[in-house]
Amino acid sequence: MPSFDNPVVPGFHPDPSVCRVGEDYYLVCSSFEYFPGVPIFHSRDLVHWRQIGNVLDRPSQLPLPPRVPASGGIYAPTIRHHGGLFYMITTNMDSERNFFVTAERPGGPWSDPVWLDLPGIDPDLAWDDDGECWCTTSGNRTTRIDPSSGKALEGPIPIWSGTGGRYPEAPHLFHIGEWWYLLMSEGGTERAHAVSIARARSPRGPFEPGPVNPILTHRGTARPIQSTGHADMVCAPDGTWWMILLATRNHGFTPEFQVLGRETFLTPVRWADGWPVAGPVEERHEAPASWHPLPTPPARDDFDAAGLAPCWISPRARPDGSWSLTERPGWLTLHATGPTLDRPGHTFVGRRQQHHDCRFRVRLDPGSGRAGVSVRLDEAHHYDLEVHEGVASVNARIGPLRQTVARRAVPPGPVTLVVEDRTTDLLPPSLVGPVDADGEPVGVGVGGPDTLGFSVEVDGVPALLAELDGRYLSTEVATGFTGRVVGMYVTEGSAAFDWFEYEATGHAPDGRRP
Ligand code: 6LW
Repeated sequence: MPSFDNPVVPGFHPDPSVCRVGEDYYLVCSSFEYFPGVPIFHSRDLVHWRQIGNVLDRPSQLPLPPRVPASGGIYAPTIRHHGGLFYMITTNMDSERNFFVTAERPGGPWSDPVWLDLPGIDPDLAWDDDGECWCTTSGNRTTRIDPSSGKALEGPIPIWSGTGGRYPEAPHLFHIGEWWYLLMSEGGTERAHAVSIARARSPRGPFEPGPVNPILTHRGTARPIQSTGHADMVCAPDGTWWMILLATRNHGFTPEFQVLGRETFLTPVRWADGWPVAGPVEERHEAPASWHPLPTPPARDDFDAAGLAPCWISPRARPDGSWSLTERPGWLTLHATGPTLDRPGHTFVGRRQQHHDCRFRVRLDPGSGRAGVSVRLDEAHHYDLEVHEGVASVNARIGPLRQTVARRAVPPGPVTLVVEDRTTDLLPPSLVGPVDADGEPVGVGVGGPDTLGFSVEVDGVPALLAELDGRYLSTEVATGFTGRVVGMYVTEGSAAFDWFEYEATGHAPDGRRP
């Protein structure tokens, strides 16, 4: 039997939800302040996933005004298929309201939102044999709703709030045989995350907890995969059950740091006396029966297509007029909509970093603009490699601190910018820390999670401008629910990007996922 490597969807793809329609699986994740929102993936084997779009790809579906903070916006989604329609339900934290959209085809178009007046977050949908639709939200209250208007018909009915862990959330109801199973998470989305189970004869309850809870947690273990939780389940055509969940891969010295954010993992579910159990989540598992590998996506996007690929995201909005693929055919032209990356309302088009060891190369024609490539966690935590008026500079923004750490003259015209991320032979952990008499940084501690190198290519040869400690672009430092996004930006005038290249560079031991 083939085996597969976890995570199955690397990079910041948290709060995954999955459903199966025939031989096809569809998966969605939360997306917070990013537009377009709620990426949707397709697979034929739960292991190889291709992004087929974003469920929320127009402002009428996804209002994210500048006031929306980083890690605000769209929280956990659920995807389900019923009566020939796909449903995606989630929460927009800007209005703190739950809503669902529907589509006949998973690639869209998806409808405009149907808003619900239900408390809580992490909404789930399930249908009973009478075709009644039940919407369950965090804190575990379920409500019978009209799935066309969203109107509440019965409830909210408090069902089961877990074993006492904090933040009982991410509920999913499953009607399996004569039972209704409630799968949920508790403990919070960090190191104490856990998955628990209860069941009842009816969605109204009463729910009895499983004989063993939690059914999955990695808390307190030395496992390389941590924070396992926020799970959904799906039954494969061969009757085997699988759990899709979020987890993290942390690097560095204590408290360890996650830089890629919460990723999507897969693990088999076993049934014991009518109860599902799962885990531990391994870096490598035996694969499901069906095996449908996908071609490796090209490393380079040449921006030759009519539209931007679904992997390209922007903070809060990507106003028409701020980007173009036709002004300079074969190039992505960006126009500044704000003077700085330090505040919402700027032009940034990026993609999620999906490997710890990787390289980004970008071909930029800055023209008379101020533009570059940035590694971003949020407006207060980003490292930028910028070109303006013949000078390339590396700028670091860490909380209240902003510093230009290197400059170098570059020839006029197009220039290739390179960002290399590595998890080996790391820099001593100081950027603005103490330096010795010769101005050398004093290594006051031991390694962060990684080191980011910023270079410009001169005659095809990378010339290193600066290397920076990656811990300052981690969730543990910046806080929040997202992960690193690396992107092209312009903060003055206009600039054009010929291509963007992304490659994984390192290999964890014995070929596992870097
Ligand atoms: C998600 C909820 C959670 O909706 O965080 O911590 C929210 N747990 O389940 C954002 O990921």
